Amino acid sequence: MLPEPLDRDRLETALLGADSLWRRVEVVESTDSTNADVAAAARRGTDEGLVVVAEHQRAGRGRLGRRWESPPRSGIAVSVLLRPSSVGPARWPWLPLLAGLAVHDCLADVAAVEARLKWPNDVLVVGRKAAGVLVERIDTDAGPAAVIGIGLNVSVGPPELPTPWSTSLAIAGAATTDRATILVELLRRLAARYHDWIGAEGDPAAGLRAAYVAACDTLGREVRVELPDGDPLVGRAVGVDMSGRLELSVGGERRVVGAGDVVHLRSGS
Ligand code: BT5
Repeated sequence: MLPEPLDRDRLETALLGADSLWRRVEVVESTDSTNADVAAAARRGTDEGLVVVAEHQRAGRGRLGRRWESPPRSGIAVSVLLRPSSVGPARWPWLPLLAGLAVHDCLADVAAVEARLKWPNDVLVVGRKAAGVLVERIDTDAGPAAVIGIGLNVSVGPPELPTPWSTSLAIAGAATTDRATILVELLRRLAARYHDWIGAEGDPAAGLRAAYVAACDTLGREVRVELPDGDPLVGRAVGVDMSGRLELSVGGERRVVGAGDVVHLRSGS
C-alpha cells in the first residue's frame, strides 16, 4: 500500500506566515525534477521562498549529471528557491553544506536518527546514504538565485533501494516516517540555518562551520576523493576551510578540494 499523499493545506498551515522564509508551497504528483521546476520559476522572476515538493520525480537529478531515484511517495523530494543577494558569491558554496546540516538536525530531532554527513553533503545513517543535496546556482534577470534540492528516503524498503549503499528512515528504525511531519521540520531547520547564515553575511565562522564539522563523518578519516577531472586523491581528511572545501593531508602535503566524491576508506585513529 502506498503511503499517504502529502497534504498541501497542512504543509502551508505549518510553514507559511508573516515571519516565515517560505512564501508558497506546491505539491506536484509527478514531475521530471523539482530542481528543474524551481530553476524555471527563478528564471521567471519568482521571489525567494518558493517550495516545490514532488510525490514522484521521473528524472530526479544528482550532482554531476547523476540520477536520484525514488519510488512514488516513498520519500521526500523537495526544492526551494533562495536569493541570498546580501552574501558574496565566494560564500555560496556553504549553501549545500548548510542544507545537509539541516537534514542532519531534522533527523536527530524529529526521527531520532543519528545521521552523519559525508563531505560535502551526503547524509549517512549507519554509513549508508539516506539523503542527498543538489544546489544549483541560476542566473536570472533579478540576480543570481540558489535552488536547493533535497532527496530523503523515508519508507523505501531494501528491495527498492537504488544502490547497496543507500538506506531509508524506515530501515533505520526512525521514530516517525510521516513525510509531512519530517518535511515541515526539515524546512523549518533549513530556514533557521539560512536565517543565521544571512545574518552573519555568510561568514561560516559565526557557527556554521563548527556545527558542520561536528556533524561531519569524513574528518579524521582516510579517504579517496574522486575529482570531477583528474586522478583520485588518497589521504586523510583533516578539515573544512572557510570556503567549505575539504582539506586533505596527502603524503604530508596539504591539498584542498572544492568538488568531488569522497569514499571513506577507514576511520582515523
Ligand atoms: C545527490 O547527488 O545526492 C543529490 C540528490 C538530490 C536529489 C533531490 S530530490 C529533489 C531535488 N530535485 C532533483 O532533481 N534533485 C534534488 P549525488 O551526490 O550525485 O548522488 C547521486 C548518486 O546517489 C547516484 O548516482 C546513486 O548512486 C545514488 N542514489 C540515487 N538515488 C538514491 C537514493 N534514493 N538514495 C540513496 N542514494 C541514491
